[in-house]
Amino acid sequence: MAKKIHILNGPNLGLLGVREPHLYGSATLADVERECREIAKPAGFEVICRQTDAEHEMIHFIHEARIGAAGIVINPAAFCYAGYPVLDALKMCDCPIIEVHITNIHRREAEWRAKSILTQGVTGMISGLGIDVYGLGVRHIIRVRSGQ
Ligand code: CA2
Repeated sequence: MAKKIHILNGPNLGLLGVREPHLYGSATLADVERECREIAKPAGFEVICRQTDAEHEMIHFIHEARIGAAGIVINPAAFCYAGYPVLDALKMCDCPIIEVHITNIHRREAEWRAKSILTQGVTGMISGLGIDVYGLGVRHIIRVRSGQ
């Protein structure tokens, strides 16, 4: 059975490619999913891509991933600013967790965007490289999970 990498997206990211393309680009979540699958498949990994606007649903997604996932790539969107239940759920996982942000959250117009409360529950964070952040997270998980 293929090892699974869960790609989890938080609130409003369902509108990726539709709203604010000057900030977030024109690629959609379907494009992100396709790119990640193209990276994962030849390495023998399966990609499960999900998005939710609801915090409790994000927590369910993390609980599902906790059982047997090779790794998690999560763009928590604004859950990273006040989502303490999301932090608790991430801390329950033993697999590598890569937090990603499409924009450079340290370089945004508002100071509050710079501080993610989730960083202490994740393995590492990638921010500011557009949608490449997802594929980079997937590549890292493949590398550590394939013992390369
Ligand atoms: O840069 C990122 O990936 C963010 O996580 C996106 C979040 C934002 O709250 C973070 O500060 C940084 C969500 C932005 C609003 O949602 C949109 C989604 C797609 C297109 C436009 C807005």
